[in-house]
Order: sequence, then C-alpha cells, then structure tokens
Amino acid sequence: RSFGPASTPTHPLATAPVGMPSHSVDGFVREFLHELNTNQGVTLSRSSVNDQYLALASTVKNYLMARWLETGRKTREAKAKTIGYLSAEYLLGRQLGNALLATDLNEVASKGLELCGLDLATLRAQEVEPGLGNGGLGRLAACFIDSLATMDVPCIGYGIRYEYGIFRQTFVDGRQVEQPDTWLALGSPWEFPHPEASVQVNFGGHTEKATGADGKERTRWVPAWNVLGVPYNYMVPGYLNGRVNTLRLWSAQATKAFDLQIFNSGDYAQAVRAQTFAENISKVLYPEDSTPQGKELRLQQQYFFVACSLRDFIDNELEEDFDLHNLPERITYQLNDTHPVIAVPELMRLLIDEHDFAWDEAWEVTRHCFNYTCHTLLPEALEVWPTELLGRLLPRHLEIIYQINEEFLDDVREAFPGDEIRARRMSMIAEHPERGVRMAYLATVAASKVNGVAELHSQLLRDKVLPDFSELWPDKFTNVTNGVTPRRFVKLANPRLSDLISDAIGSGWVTDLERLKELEPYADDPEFKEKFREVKAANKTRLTTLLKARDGIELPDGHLLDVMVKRLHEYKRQSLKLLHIVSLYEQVTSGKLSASDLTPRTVVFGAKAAPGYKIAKDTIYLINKVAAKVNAAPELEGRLKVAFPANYNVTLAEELIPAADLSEQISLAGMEASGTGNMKLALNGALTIGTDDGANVEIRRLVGDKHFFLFGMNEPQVAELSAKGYDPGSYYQSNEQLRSALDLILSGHFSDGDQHQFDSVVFNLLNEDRFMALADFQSYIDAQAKVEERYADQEAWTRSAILNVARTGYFSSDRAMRDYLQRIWHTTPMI
Ligand code: B1H
Repeated sequence: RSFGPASTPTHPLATAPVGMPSHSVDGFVREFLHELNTNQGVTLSRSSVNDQYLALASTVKNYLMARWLETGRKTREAKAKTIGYLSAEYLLGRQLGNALLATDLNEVASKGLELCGLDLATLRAQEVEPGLGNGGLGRLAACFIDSLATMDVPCIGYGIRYEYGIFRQTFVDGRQVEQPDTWLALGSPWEFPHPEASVQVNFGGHTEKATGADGKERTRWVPAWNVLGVPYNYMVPGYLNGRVNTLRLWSAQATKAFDLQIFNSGDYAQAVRAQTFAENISKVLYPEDSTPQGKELRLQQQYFFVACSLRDFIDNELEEDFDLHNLPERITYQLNDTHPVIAVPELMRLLIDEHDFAWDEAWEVTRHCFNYTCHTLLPEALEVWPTELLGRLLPRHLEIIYQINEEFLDDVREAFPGDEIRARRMSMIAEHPERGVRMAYLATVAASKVNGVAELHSQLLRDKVLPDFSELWPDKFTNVTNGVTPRRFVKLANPRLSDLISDAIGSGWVTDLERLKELEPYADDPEFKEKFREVKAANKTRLTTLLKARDGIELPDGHLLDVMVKRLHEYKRQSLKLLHIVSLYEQVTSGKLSASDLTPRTVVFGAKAAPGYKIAKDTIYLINKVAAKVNAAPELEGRLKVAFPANYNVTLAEELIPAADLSEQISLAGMEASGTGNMKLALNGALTIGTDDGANVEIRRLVGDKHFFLFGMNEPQVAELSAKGYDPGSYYQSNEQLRSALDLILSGHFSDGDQHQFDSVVFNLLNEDRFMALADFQSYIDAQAKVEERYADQEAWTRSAILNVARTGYFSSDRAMRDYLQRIWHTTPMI
C-alpha cells in the first residue's frame, strides 16, 4: 500500500472527521473570509472575483468534507457492495450551485456574501464547467452518480481527468471553429489530487511463458513502457442526505523509470518529450459523439483509466486480506458503452497473472463483476479495435481475449451443433475489413446483464444488433430507460417552476419525482395556469438577458420558443428543422404566405459538430447563413427569428431548457437510442414535436397523444421503406413546398450567390438522405401546423405543458437507478 497511517492511531479525532462549520450566516462569513485569507492569500478588499469564487468553493467543500470522510468510513465498515461506474466521459456541469443545493446553503451563502458586499450569482457565473464529455452519454453518467449519492447507494465513478474537455465552439463567419477548453486555467477548486496513491500502468512489450517451481506454466507480460495514473477525487454530494460519494478521475504522468532511462542516456530533450508523451494520454477528450475513431491514443486512454480503476478498488477499498474470489460481493462494474470494455481482460489478467487464479476461477469472478450498457444502434458507433493495434499495445490482453473467444465459441457450438456459420457470426474477432476485436461482443459475453437505454432501443438491440446473443441468452438482456436528475435540471435550473410546484404539492418531488402526478388537477386551475405562464415568461426574460450578454443575441418578446439542442449529427436531422425554417422564409418572401399568419416563433439551435465531420460542420454553416437571412428579412421582423448561440454546454442548457415552449426531437425512428434532452425539456414544461424514436415513445405514452406532436415514419415503416429502396428525389419531385425550399438553397440565396456552397448538405439530401429527412418533411410540416394551432389557444397550450410536467416524473434518474439496482446490480441503498 502506498499511503495511509503507519500505525494504528489512538487519538479519537484520527478516525472521526472533524466537525463542519456552523450553518449560520455568521459562521459562513467567518469560514468564507478565512478561506479567502488562507487559501487565496488575499483580503476581501484586495480580492478578485476569481479569488472570491475559489474561496466560496472551498467554504462549501468544508461543509461537505466531514460527510465525505464519514461516507467513506461507513461504506468500508459496512463492507457494502459498491457500484463501480466505468465511464470515459462525465459531463458534470458547474459544481458550485449543485453543492450549495445539496447542503442547503443557498440562503446562508447568499446572505453571507451580501454582508461582504458580494453577489452569489456573480460568483457562480465565474465557474468554468468541467466539460469532460461529448453529450448525452457523458451527461447520463453525471446524472447517475448524482442519483446514487442521493439514494444512499455506495458508488465510485471512475473516469479520465482530461486536461482539455470538449472543445469550446466559436463561429467565425458562421463556420464552427474549435478552441481548446482550458477549464483548469483559473484553478479547479473541486478536485483533490492524491499523487501518493498513483498507480502504474504498463503498455507494449511481449509475453513470455515460464514454468514455476510448482510445475505450473504461467504467462508473464513484459511491458515496454509505463505511465503513472494520478487520482483526482471529486465530491458527489447527495441531496440533503449527508452522503457524499466519490468521482475518481485519473491523470497521466510520466513515471520515474520512464524518464530516468532516457535521462541517463544523456538526451535531455528526448526525456522531456517522453514526459509529454506520457501526459498526452489524459490530455484531451476525443470530440466524436457516437462515431469513435480507431486511434491508438484513444485505446491508450481506455486502458489507462480502466487499469487504474481496477487496481484502485482492489488495493484501496478492500481489506488487505480480502479473498478476491468474493469480489462480486463487493463491486459491480457498470460498463458505460464499450469504451471501458478492456476492463474485462484486465481483470482476468490481474486475477490469473497477479493473483494466481486458474482460468475458470478467474472467469467465474469476472463474469459476475461486469454489466454492459449499450447506447447506440448505429453500426459505425460500435467499436472494433484492430488486433494489430491491440496486440502491440496490450499483448497479454489480446491473448486473453482470444481465449475468452475460443471458450465462448465452444459454448455456441454446443448450443447450436453444426451451425458453423453462426459461430463465425458471433466471433468477437471480425475478419473484415481488417482483423479486429468487436468490443460490444466481448462486453456482451462477459456481462451478467446487457441493457439498452429506452424500450425501443433495447428491443432493437436484441432484434437487430445482437440477435444471436439474445437467442443464446434471452435473460441476459434487459431495458433501463434513461433518466435525468431533477436536482440539476429542475430545482437548480428552474427555481421559479420549482417554487410553483412546491407551493402546490410540497417539496417531496425533488427526490420522488413521480409525485409530480399530484400536479394533474392544477392543469385545470386558472390561477395555477396563469402562474405557470408567468414562470415561463420570466424564464424567457432570464434567457434574453443571458443571450444578450453572452452572445449579443436579441430574443424578441412573446415568441414561441422552439428549441433544438443536441450534438450535430445527420441522424438527429437538424437539416429537417432547417428545411422547415427555409420553407417559411421562402413562402413569406415570395408572397405565398402572409407573415401575419405565422405564429411568432424563435428557433434556438445549440449544437457542436465533431471537428472532422464535414456534413455536420457544413450544416452548422448553413444554419448560420439561413439565420442571417431570416433575421434580416423585414417581412419576418417580429414573426420568425433564428438564434444559434455558440458553445452549447450544460451551463447554457440550464438556462435554455426552462425557457423552452417546444422541444424538437426529430431523429429518424430507430436511430436515437434514447435522448435525454427530450426528458429535461418535457419536465420543464415544453411540448415535444417528435418522431416515434428512443424515449420519445415512452414520453408520448405517458403524457398522452393529445399533448405530444407526433410525426414521421415509425421504425417498422423506416425498415420497410429502406427494404423497398428509398428514393429521396421522388419527394423533391412531388412536394412543391419541399422543392421550393431546397431550390432556394441551391440557388445560392444563402451563400452570396455561390450555388455550390452547400452541395455537401443538399446533394446528400437529394441523392442519399440516409436518414430520410425528405420522406418525413410533409408530416413534420403538418405537425408544426398543429403546434401553431395549439399555441394560439394559450389555455390549451398551458394545460398541455402542465400535464407534460405532471406526467414525466418517471424520467428521473432516481427511477433509472432503482431499475439498475433491482434488475442489474442486485444491491440496495445503505441504511
Ligand atoms: C450516445 C454515444 C457515444 N450513444 C461514442 N453513443 C462516443 C458513442 O466518444 N465516442 O466515441 C461518445 C458517445 N453517445 C448517446 O447516449 C445516445 O446517442 C443518446 O440517444 C442517449 O440518450 C445517450 C445516453 O444513453
């Protein structure tokens, strides 16, 4: 063990945490000023806003510290089963507001700061969010660890402390330009580095067979190089329950041996380069959402954090004499997609090579330790690592994978004698286009349970992606529909709505979201409805102020706020939304439609494109170009506006979602695994216009058809059209409104006369349109007409909005965690 007290401490304060500061305004002020002086080294009168923010963060941490230490002690003492959430991404969002909420310190802090002449909101705005994720998958991990802490379930979140998170998006002449995300530059008060607990991670080299004194043959991995993983701990506070779990993110550093070797060779410059090489592993988050690039550095990242995390739990969380045969009693690892799946051969290696387990014993433990969540159906999103690369970087792991595969295929052959084609189909090793390891297959074989993230997705996962596996092991597959945390996305983001709800039904909904049901009668209460509208209006005003200051964007008053916020991807069909806007513009400017017949509407986009994804980036450019024309057209003044604030992130989401009226969830059916923005928007009283896809299916079922604007083909219809041959050109030919919109783009109207500027987007729609935007166009336009009709009747709209809030309590991540606990993890909350 590399740390911890050398002898048994006798002083009573050595094992019990020292107390926490008093929950009074005076106590808070004293603590805050103390932190300002001792941590920042400044007096209040000489302090910068950043000093003040950092001191405030330290103050709040002090309130959480005793609980954090106590949580760790109690969990170890109880020998409770821990959830080891393995995720390459955590899209946390700002920490301060959530920590204040979890400790009930908002009022105390706000009053205390006021006494110091400071404003809490200003200090909160100083925080740079840790953007250590791409989108839904990373944000889901953050919601899950919030819920587990709030539900008193022991959990350690394991991941990577990227020095640069998701890039900062800027627009230059309408085009996306990426800037590095320097989230650590002004100090990062929420992390606790523990260099003394660093873990060595090996790479490369070869394996050797050797026969020991006992006559047993063992394999030895002789690695070629190694790096250090330094853990950084983050508090994960439960909501008002005194539990504080841990998120442990690993940062890569050069080991001594690493540079000594080279230093001794006298090449100083080379030694420094070596250091850089090691540190590169946790340098930057890959900005691909849903289409992983098979880069060597990415595999290094994956193995790096997984190796650190497995070693960490065994060495530091278990008793010294713990029998690893019982490991599944103490931890269950959840694999957040395939990104951490290399943990499977790593645990096998640890048990066999380092703890002398026999193969079968090791496999027995391993297959009881892992569960796997799949987040996609897109074939290009399923990770396949070339065996050449895997074997070069992790030779021992490749051997282990081959053996797992062999034994698995023996089982397949036993279950389906003579069906060699099936066995080949199910092999973890793909032969084309090159030899590679199908990580989803490895995960499925090793996991006790495999789940999709919404009902439709789980069904398609069984039927289309892993049919052979679900035939072999029907009970292995299950569904857990995603959820979102009501703490951050309602209570914190939407305090006005939260107060309105609590005034009506009490505050229990924050940890028991199904109680929002009790709001249903209020959907017919004129006074409540009026207040509900006032909340929406006030949230729009708040957003207007923010966007003016943040982006120089002016939001008009009294518009229907139509929101499409998510990563830019063809399957999500931002282009379909765009065609709707272009069509409105085309009809009004050509005199086919009177602007006075339009429902005043502002469309807000938020979307980052992967830097190498050309069509996605061109779509962003096109949105900005269309926005410029629409916003400058005098005919549309006060009627239609397009706003595209750059750098959509969790912080902006918290401002935007509470102001939204209409939620755009318009992916091609069968493509969006779940979506979680759809849940956040419905919970904040936006109505959904959406396809029968992902969790939309369940949202619609719960809120009711009348309160959801459904359009487009469903998944079987998509499959049917696809099978009979999809011809996007036929829709262009036969639909005059669609043709006029596309023709306007083709004419160069949005590109200063350049008729080819948007070829990549428009030609793609006309000739390929893999995600069938043109096929769903008319249905989408018709559904938008229904939106306008409902919006014209404000009483009816408000009623629908309230019912959306009242009926979507199911989408709490607390419920999702309960489902995982019952169906997958088989453990219960502590106490
Ligand atoms: C989701 C990803 C994803 N699915 C690869 N897959 C990545 C894949 O870095 N990579 O290579 C990153 C992310 N992300 C999303 O997960 C789904 O598209 C959403 O529908 C879903 O709501 C979300 C959470 O389950």
